[in-house]
Amino acid sequence: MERGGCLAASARCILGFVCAARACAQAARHAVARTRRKGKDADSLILDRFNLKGKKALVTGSSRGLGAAIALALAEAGADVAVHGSSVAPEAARQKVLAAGAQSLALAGDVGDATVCALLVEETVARFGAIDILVNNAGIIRRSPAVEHPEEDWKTVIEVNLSSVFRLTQHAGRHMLKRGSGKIINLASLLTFQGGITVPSYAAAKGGVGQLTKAFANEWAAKGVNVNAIAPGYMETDNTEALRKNPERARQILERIPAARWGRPEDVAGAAVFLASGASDYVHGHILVVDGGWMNR
Ligand code: GCO
Repeated sequence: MERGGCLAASARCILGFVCAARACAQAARHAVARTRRKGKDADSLILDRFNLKGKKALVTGSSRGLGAAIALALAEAGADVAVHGSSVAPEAARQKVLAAGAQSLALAGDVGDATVCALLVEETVARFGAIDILVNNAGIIRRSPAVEHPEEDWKTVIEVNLSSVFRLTQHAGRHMLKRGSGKIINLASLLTFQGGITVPSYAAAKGGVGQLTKAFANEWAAKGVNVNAIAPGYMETDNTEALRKNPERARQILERIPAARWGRPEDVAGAAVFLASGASDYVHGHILVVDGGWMNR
């Protein structure tokens, strides 16, 4: 009894010592953090590593949907953002970026055209003085059974969803490699891993986006340029409108999502800021799935 009491007392004592030591270490960490906050090396504080202040970004296909949410998120994190639309410069998206306190510029052009890809990067660099972040988000989808999928749709989807990623990454990468830093984020898809139904050109293009992400990452990782991808799940965007209007497909899809809801554009914002920031400096060629758990089932 006495012995037990003694053991309990010494356990309490050890525990007390451990707690005191922990409290002491924590206080020391906070003191260091406070000093750093005042000093120049503030970027070693973890939230500062997500800060995009002073960074210059281009987000393709950002007039609405995922691209618009990503553009706004980057601006909220401090980056100046060039927004882009395929036919019209997206003024509303530009206004949202401005309202977040960042600089913005609105560009237009079909990324299926190789010249446009070069111009988008050059215009961003000319107006902002640099390009630190490229988000390859622009994309289209064409639906029809594989057996009758038109040649024209195949070509257009491959050009817009895959060749544009290759070209824009090359152009932006040339600037980034010169400076030894940069972040490229490609929008992949669940169809980077799966075949989908009646969207063969889209599935092929998105499969290719996954491979391009790794191919570029392998060559550029040691040169300070990160190339990664986000694979969004089933999101409430134009891309999935036809699926959401089809009650049977909509039900089947929802049944497989562990989070029990479709994704919303803002669901990818955190992943985009992470991959655009210093917090992901050691992340290369990764495809970050943001899908409410779909791939786990
Ligand atoms: C489909 C969908 C997909 C999704 C998305 C999944 O037909 O299966 O449209 O392509 O939109 O890309 O990540």
